[in-house]
Amino acid sequence: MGLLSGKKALILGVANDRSIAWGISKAFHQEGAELGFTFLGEALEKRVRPLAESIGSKFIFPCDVSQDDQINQLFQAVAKQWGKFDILVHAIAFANKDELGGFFYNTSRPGFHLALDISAYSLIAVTRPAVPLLNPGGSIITLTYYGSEKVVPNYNIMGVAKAALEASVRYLAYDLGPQQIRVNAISAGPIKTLAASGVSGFKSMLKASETTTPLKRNVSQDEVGSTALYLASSLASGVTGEIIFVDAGANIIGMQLDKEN
Ligand code: NAD
Ligand code: 0WE
Repeated sequence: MGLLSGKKALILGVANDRSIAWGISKAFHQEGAELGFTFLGEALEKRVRPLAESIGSKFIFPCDVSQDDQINQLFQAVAKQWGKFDILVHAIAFANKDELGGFFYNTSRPGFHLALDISAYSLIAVTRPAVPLLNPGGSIITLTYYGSEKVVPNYNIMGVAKAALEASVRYLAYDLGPQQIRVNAISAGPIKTLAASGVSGFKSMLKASETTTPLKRNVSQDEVGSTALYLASSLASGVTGEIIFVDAGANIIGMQLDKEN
């Protein structure tokens, strides 16, 4: 018996086999969950469909989370295919590339709106239609980053969006607690994914983590996956509204010294 045997999980945010959402999907599949996937646009359907089929998934549906009609159609399809389900994974973020560099005070009004819409509001927008379909004991999981709490150069508007996302996790956890639905976020350390590959200086961030984190290394998609597995399972039945770090300990460091002494 797997930890998620008989459970159904809907995964938003697989772009390719390097996506954090794919690391989570593999962990869920190994423990017996039945999975459904969404993709953004035809270009990504070509990547997501073979991955989904490789783990026996028959539910693959388009969803641009900036479009309310697409969200509605998605959950109509979920209701038809599954009826009820158990786990919702939100692993989606986007900001215009030109907002992820330079002075934060140059953030444009449309750039602010786009980043907050795709990266924060979308969690609320998908939770609303999911609620009537989620079984008691259900779990909603999103992905965040430390740039929500402390300044990470160039993360800029995404830091503000992640702060809004993390606050949303707490308010959603409060709303859904009485129905025994839990809402949590995983704050992951830097991982080389499609979203990260568009970021200048990302390689030097990965390199820095190898010397500055307590574990002296970076984290993997699979390590985020196993923490998501815990949050999705009854092992975490008493845990809601939390931000759990999977960052090799990076967030606990208050000062860096040249040499260990
Ligand atoms: P990724 O590029 O593999 O995943 C991002 C996903 O967002 C893609 O699947 C993309 O299609 C989707 N997306 C973007 N706009 C969308 C829209 N309008 N509608 C629907 N989907 C949309 O990259 P990833 O690093 O796996 O990112 C997943 C999550 O993890 C994001 O929330 C990201 O902020 C977070 N995160 C990433 C890192 C990292 O270093 N890679 C660290 C901490 C947190
Ligand atoms: O949340 C993220 C990625 C967010 C992201 C990345 C891109 C790149 C390409 C959102 N939108 C876009 N839009 C694009 O056009 N991370 C936690 C990874 C990340 O991104 C950074 C980081 C880290 C870490 C950007 C600047 C500084 C650090």
